[in-house]
Amino acid sequence: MNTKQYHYRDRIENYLDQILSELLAPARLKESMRYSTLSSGKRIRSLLVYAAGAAVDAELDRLDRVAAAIECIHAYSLIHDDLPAMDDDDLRRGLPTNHIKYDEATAILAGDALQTLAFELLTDEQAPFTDKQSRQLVSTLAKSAGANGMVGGQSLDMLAMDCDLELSDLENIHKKKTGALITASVICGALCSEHTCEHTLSNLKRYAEAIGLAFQVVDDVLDITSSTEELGKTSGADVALGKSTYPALIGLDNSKNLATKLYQVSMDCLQAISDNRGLTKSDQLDKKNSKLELLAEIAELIVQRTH
Ligand code: GRG
Repeated sequence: MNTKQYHYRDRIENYLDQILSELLAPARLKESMRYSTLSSGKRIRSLLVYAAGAAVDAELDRLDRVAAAIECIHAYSLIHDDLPAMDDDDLRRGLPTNHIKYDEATAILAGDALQTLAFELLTDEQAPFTDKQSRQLVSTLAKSAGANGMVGGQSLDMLAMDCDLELSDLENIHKKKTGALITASVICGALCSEHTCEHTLSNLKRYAEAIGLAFQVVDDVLDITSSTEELGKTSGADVALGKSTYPALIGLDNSKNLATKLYQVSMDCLQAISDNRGLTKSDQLDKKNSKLELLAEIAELIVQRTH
């Protein structure tokens, strides 16, 4: 991570801390929501919100709200994913999972409340969006998190346990389970400006789909090549749970090559945005301090990450 990325990570953590300290909720529920949301994640989805926003000159107070909403959905998904009925894990971000630290009922409720908080952040009277933006943001986030997005992917993933999947089935699961929220992070960041054109939006979507899949391919690789200490979650968990993974289906080297290929696709999309604008220096991908620089850095971060 570089200075700019640390800056945005600190920014969203302070913002989440403020929102969650002001939240009116029973003490134990609030503590458990704070525990999972404020523990040290990589904040890749938030970085993507700020990066997409920077590409289209969106206002920071809008991006803060969107990044916080997406972190709430992400935290809820991790809490529920770790439950005994799902992956039954006891370690997350190097700490006991929510249901181990508190109890199962509290963990379920914390996840539920984080999910509704996300939509409150996009719609309450202090939300700095136009009505149209609010509607677009809620709709984009709801679809990406819902039955044909993250939750649908999780459902397919659970059903696929101990099954031999085709590569296309695996890709479909990951596009929904992990990719959908990553794509929503980029799209929602871009929706925070009223001036984002269709060309930019469609290339940002293709950029996000490529890095979303790359994220999962790298996750599968790290599950077998990294230790529990490095990952902050149980390594080898996918294999132990009988899940199909990219290395299992196409081998370790092909998986690493696939991640590199997807990275290249994502960079091509940014280049297309740059070429389309082409006029001012700050829009050109290869210039220092380009508006697209952070998106390019995050794509690199995703394929090079070690945890
Ligand atoms: C339970 C509704 C529901 C959904 C669960 C996202 C998800 C769907 C499950 C997470 C399981 C998992 C480990 C998926 C692999 C990719 C992934 C989303 C990893 C966690 O995201 P990171 O690495 O986490 O960005 P941090 O801790 O850095 O925020």
